[in-house]
Amino acid sequence: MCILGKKIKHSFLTKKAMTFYVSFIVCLLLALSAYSAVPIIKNMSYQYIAAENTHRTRYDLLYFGAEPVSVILEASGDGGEHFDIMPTMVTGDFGIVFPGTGKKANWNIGAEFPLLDPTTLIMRIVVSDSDHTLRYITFGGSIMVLISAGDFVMGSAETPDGMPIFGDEIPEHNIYLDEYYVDTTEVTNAQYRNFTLATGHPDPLGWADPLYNSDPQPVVGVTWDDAVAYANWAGKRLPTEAEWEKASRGGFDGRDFPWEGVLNYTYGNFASVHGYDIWYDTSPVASLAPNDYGLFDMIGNVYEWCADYYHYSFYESSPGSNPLAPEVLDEKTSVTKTLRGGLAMMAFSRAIYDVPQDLVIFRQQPMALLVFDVLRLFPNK
Ligand SMILES: [Ca+2]
Ligand SMILES: [Ca+2]
Repeated sequence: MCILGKKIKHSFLTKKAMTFYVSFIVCLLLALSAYSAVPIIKNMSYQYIAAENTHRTRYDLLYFGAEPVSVILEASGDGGEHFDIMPTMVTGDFGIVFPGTGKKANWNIGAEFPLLDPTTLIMRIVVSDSDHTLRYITFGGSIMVLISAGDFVMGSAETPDGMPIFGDEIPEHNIYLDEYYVDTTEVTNAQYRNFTLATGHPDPLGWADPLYNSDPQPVVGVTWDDAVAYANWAGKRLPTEAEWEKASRGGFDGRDFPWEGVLNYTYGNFASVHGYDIWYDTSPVASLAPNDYGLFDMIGNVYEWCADYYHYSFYESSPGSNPLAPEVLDEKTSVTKTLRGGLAMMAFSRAIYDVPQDLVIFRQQPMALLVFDVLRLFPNK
């Protein structure tokens, strides 16, 4: 991740400083090109400072669009069920905010809501431009974003031009989902290590492989049972397949990808190396552009476990509201869960896997070959 460097007077530039400066410019240009104009919150935290009777929120704001970005706060006094407390006596980076790191919003809670217990509040950051309004919380060691309740169109009406036929993706069907939060990134090795150290849970396959085990890369070699164990520990749960697909679509029905058009290497790490995708194996999470819900790597990098059992024909018989595929359907019994979202590293024929498995509608039944997978978590509401 690039950060803004200090201003350096040209006449005092050392070779090292020049190298840093050039690297910074290259990095900035890459970031400007690779990121979509979606306002992104990272490194969110908050704390009540009793001595000042002030609630401090800290965050980084990433935005590469040209419009002003609005940042406001919402607070919940009932454990996150309702965010109906609207702070206004806030100083610092509040209101119209320019992108950057180390943002500070200080809420004079003592003066505005003297009867509230400030130590039990859960904070939410609402960031908006003219096209997006995203609500962020920090929970269970990660940043999560709210997906509002409502309908979306799941599955596909027909196989996209030139693609193989995947009958398990049809038909298109309308699905209603309650609201939910989703991690903005895949679970990293650093996050998963906190879990194994705290619980003694066995290390995942490939834990010692230097191709995959740096802190910011997604954890791989995680079984579905491992994923559930991690989720329980973090106070979250796996997404249902419908929740995963709605999140991945980023608010757009009927597309083959979370964005418009064809495979786009500014959004994901796919099987080949192409453009901004410079990795044959996994990239650090959130290295490329997010979708319009602010979610990174929904397509590509590593597969993501869903809560559902995999059934080839589930889309034909799915309930219309908050579906979850059961263990047994009429036509056959499935013993595996569902993976979604494609995979950067296939051990064979990388190029041909750049498209079919990276479609937003592609469903994957795990096989023995597929040991690279990850989890993306939702609060256990
Ligand atoms: Ca790649
Ligand atoms: Ca992924």
